[in-house]
Amino acid sequence: MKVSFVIPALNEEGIVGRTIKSIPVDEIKEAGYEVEIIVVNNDSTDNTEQEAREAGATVFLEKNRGYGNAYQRGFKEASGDILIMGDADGTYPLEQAMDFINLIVEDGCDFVIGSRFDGTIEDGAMPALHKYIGNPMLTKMLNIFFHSDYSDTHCGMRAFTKEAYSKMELSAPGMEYAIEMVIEASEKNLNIKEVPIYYRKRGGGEAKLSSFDDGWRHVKYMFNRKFNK
Ligand SMILES: Nc1nc2c(ncn2[C@@H]2O[C@H](COP(=O)(O)OP(=O)(O)O)[C@@H](O)[C@H]2O)c(=O)[nH]1
Ligand SMILES: [Mg+2]
Repeated sequence: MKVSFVIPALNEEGIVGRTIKSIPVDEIKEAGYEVEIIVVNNDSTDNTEQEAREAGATVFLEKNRGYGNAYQRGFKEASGDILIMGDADGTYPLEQAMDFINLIVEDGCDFVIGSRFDGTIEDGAMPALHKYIGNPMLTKMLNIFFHSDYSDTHCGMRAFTKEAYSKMELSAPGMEYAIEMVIEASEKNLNIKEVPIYYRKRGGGEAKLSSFDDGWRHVKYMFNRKFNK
């Protein structure tokens, strides 16, 4: 069985290499899996591409900017039976990957998502606005609208089977991809589990998220999807 890590990167020089190096490749191989690491360079203007290559990733260039575009490209290129996703910014504990893999292989889950709120959020890793207002409100709204039970719908560390991925119909080009995926996972009745994770401060670079614009885009996406289908 093969595990593919897919990591989107837009100008993550200085941290993308360390993020890749934090993947516990030896541990996963010892558990009997093949490992593939794919970085989707989202037309970065810095040294992201070379840094990712030097750290051992296979790098694809996706010229269409956007979180969703980058992931869709990465999953198209991935050949693993299990797909694991996470940011290139050092915030997600990729070293916890075996917890995700075990839930899929041993417990029969289709879709595993990290939870920062059930886990630990390092001081300064999440602005108070996101921690106490934005994320909890968006998560609550999504759960009510789409009859789901997530504790952290915007957590970017997730793992799922290739079959689960093909069941989810995903097309959002931007950040909405994150919630499109959790809505699809729930609507397609996938067997979903959450894993408490440790969420760290960015290891460098700049967050591409803009609190109000992106928050609003997510609200609009949910309203559209719920009422304009
Ligand atoms: N926001 C954004 N992130 C991108 C894009 N392309 C690739 N990414 C990567 O997607 C991940 C998530 O972005 P990030 O700024 O960390 O968002 P946040 O974790 O929600 O603050 C990072 O690894 C980015 O480098 C893009 O066009 N927009
Ligand atoms: Mg991030």
